[in-house]
Amino acid sequence: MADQKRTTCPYCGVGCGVLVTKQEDGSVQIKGDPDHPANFGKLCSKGSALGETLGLENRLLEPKIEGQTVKMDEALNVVAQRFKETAEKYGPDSVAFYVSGQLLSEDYYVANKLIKGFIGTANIDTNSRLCMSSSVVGHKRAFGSDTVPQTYEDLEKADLVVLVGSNLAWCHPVLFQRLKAAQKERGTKVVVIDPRRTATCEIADLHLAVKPGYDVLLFNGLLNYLAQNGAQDSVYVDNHIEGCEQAVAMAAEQASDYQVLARQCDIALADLMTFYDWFLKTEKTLSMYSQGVNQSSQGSDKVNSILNCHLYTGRIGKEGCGPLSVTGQPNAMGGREVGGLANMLAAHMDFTPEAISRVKTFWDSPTIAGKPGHKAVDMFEAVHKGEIKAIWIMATNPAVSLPDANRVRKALETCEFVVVSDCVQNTDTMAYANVVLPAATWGERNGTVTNTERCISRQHSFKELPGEALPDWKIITRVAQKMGFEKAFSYETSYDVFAEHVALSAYENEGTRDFDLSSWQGLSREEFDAIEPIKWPINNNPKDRFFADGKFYTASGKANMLAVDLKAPKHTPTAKYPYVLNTGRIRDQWHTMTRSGLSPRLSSHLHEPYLDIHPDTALKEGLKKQDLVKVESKWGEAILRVKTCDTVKPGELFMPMHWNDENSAHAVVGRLVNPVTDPFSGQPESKHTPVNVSKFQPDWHGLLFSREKIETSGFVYWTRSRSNGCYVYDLAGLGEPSNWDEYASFLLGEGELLSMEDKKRKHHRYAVIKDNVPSGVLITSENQGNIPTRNWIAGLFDQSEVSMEERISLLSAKPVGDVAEKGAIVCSCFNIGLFQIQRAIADEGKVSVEAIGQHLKAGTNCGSCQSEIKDIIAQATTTSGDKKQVA
Ligand SMILES: Nc1nc2c(c(=O)[nH]1)N[C@H]1C(S)=C(S)[C@@H](COP(=O)(O)OP(=O)(O)OC[C@H]3O[C@@H](n4cnc5c(=O)[nH]c(N)nc54)[C@H](O)[C@@H]3O)O[C@H]1N2
Ligand SMILES: Nc1nc2c(c(=O)[nH]1)N[C@H]1C(S)=C(S)[C@@H](COP(=O)(O)OP(=O)(O)OC[C@H]3O[C@@H](n4cnc5c(=O)[nH]c(N)nc54)[C@H](O)[C@@H]3O)O[C@H]1N2
Ligand code: SF4
Ligand SMILES: [Mo]
Repeated sequence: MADQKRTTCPYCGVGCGVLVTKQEDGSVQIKGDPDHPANFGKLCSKGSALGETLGLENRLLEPKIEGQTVKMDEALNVVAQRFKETAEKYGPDSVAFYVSGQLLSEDYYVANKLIKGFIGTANIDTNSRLCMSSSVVGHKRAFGSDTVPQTYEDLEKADLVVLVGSNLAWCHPVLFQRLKAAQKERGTKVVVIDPRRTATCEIADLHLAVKPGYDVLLFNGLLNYLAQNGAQDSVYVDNHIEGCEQAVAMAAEQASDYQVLARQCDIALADLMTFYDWFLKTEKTLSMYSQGVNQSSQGSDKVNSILNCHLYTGRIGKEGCGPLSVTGQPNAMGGREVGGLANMLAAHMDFTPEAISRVKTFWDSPTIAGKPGHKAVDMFEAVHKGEIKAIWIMATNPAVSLPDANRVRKALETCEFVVVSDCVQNTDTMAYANVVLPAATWGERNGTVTNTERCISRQHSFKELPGEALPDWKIITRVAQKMGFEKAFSYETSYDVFAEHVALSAYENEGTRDFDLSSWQGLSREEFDAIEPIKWPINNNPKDRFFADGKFYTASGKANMLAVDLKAPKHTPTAKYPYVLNTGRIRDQWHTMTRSGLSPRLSSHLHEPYLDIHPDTALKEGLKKQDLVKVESKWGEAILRVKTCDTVKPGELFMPMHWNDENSAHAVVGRLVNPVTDPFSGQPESKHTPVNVSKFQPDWHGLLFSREKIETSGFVYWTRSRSNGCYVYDLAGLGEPSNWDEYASFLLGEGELLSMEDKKRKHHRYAVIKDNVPSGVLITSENQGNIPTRNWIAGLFDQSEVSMEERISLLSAKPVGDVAEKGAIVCSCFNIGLFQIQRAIADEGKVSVEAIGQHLKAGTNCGSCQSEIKDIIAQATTTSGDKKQVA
């Protein structure tokens, strides 16, 4: 019987159950867990490719101090000593932890306890600040607690699903599949509110391409419409809501002329009224929202403007009916539960005098933070000012993901002591570390995570810890012990931490706090290992949903509706920076690509950093598809490939967030993004930065394939992606090398060098053959249009030998015979490319997603690519005009 483990996917907040089976050759087979209530056996492209990311390539295996490998104990001594000394000398607020929604709850718990209860500062914040903090504020202002009232089952029970600022198809693909199936089954109406026409719009009955930042106005208009049409649930409002009159009055004042409102929101009046009407008439309405709502200078108000409409109609906490904030990271929820945010204490308790003394007593700690600490952006500002002198960064890459990343990098450069715990060797952030600590990662860690619907699942390890790597909770525990806190940090396994976390949730709770795991008190280690996925609260009053009963966690026990007023983004387009830059995710990469970037499959979907730009804007700026473009904001710049498409409006641009200095020359999103934050949540405005664009004209373009990573300092533009058997580099240079042959030899390394030059057309082509296979290929041209497609060349690196004809093909840059190029991979499960799908449409007449599926299998496994296939069919079957591309 094969060795099988149940665990949970380490990527998004859907929190899918995964079955891992060890194969005889040492590899593992990954499958969806049919019994997990999040995914019932399904996985998306990223989850399915987890097996490809488990190798030791690029793993950090040993600790380092100032770049020198040391023993773990020595590294931990230095960390403990420096944090202790700094706190003693300059006060506790001179140190900070910056942590992550990708830690397990147990890791998070220990970090929070050490810094708040023993070092005595609340300077611990998490990348969830950039992700969920506006939702936390919205929830707390409305409900008195950070409670997600709904469950995934509501996707199947709703008659109307409103997706606000969520590209569910790419970012929460398994939930998207559930919604799509429900739509097929019961005809659920779907409304997408997003400035871009994303892949999610595949299933939209209505797409409202709202003006970026204008959601509050849109939802105030809805509240006004509901009020005008008698949709108030008077019993619920009278008994359980405060602030209703003021909220409705504000909505009426601001949003009563729908014609004006539609114009302000840049939406057709008829579409706006259709949405309002559907919402009015559909009791079972589920509003799901994500980063288009949260990542805004008005993120908290956006959240409350949505919650207002649900509270007003009493549509909350019922089957198929309520607001659902979709979380990003696998354990962003767990972080909120333990107190990973600087403004929350622990176990959903705030910094009230009673809670402070309760937690201090529970921890039996010598000190405790008495007030909230710095939120992420401010934290790095305090580092910049020299107020924070020692910072420990765990499981996040702020040099890429924080706004105004150039300033963040400066802050880290000047900081006296920077510790980074990560599982990989090179991240942009690590370049600034004095000490790096090797952390365990998925497959090696044990503990719990909480997903979007409050469901706690186990992550189980199925691999040995490599090198000196240790789980994060253990690293923190050992540092705490070395700081002199042995008694309070005597944990031997993550079970010990979990048991304490459970006990704190129950401590003096008696129903006063939503987060309560009291029924798990006394759970044995074996029972902990056997925990089945389950939604909290886990007490003697279990419930699937919250608030239908009108009981809230505010002092009065009533919910608050908030009068919220539209505030346009602080930085709006100017003559110098005329366009709005929106940023976000692509289907097959995870954040800064440290793990998903290892998978050739995932890298082949979109292999190069790019800018989505409307054809009209491109024309105005003299840009064409495939050009390189320089994008500049007041804060920084990037050089990206142009993708013209009508999924963004004229004047609006989109750039993915994933690339960084490790895999490209100038594509760090954070360098461009403005550091404005929401005044209540501190969440950055990552989706709205004024920028300008200009064509970037290099002297030559190139494509390079190599089995080893190459030296990239000579290129003005480069980006690297993974393929089977080689790395693929897109390149561009300023100035020709004085000797191309020598340059090619330097880049491609030793072996038999084949070459071809066309002086007139400025083509250079080189192939290095070693042991009968290519070990490097370089193709350059003055013109990007002459650069060949990549997959057939990469394919030769995966062969055991190449023929004479194939060698020659490398020099002619044309495949042998009719080796049909696949094109960019659309279906990563079955490795089916764009050109293959286009041929199936043109030559075989396959003009539906189903027909393509039958013919090529594309889209028949995880389904993540079905919306793209639909779009490719639409493009192929429309005769002219600018081609569409799915965003
Ligand atoms: N493939 C993949 N999936 C992921 C991740 C990943 O890295 N890769 N990361 C995970 C994480 S941590 C997160 S937080 C989630 C994020 O999941 P999502 O929030 O769904 O993803 P984003 O692409 O960040 O942004 C969502 C949408 O907000 C829109 N938007 C921008 N401005 C506005 C506005 O003013 N109003 C409205 N209504 N919409 C606007 C953008 O156009 C974008 O399509 O994804 C999770 N899942
Ligand atoms: N412009 C722009 N910026 C954004 C966003 C956006 O939409 N636009 N989105 C924001 C959001 S929502 C998020 S969540 C952030 C994400 O941004 P980050 O958190 O910076 O991105 P990740 O690449 O997920 O970083 C996680 C790091 O942890 C490491 N790691 C993985 N597993 C472990 C482990 O078990 N232990 C340790 N110690 N390390 C581990 C990984 O190798 C990686 O280096 O980006 C934010 N920044
Ligand atoms: S939807 Fe995909 S990335 Fe998210 S948890 Fe499930 S398998 Fe993982
Ligand atoms: Mo996130």
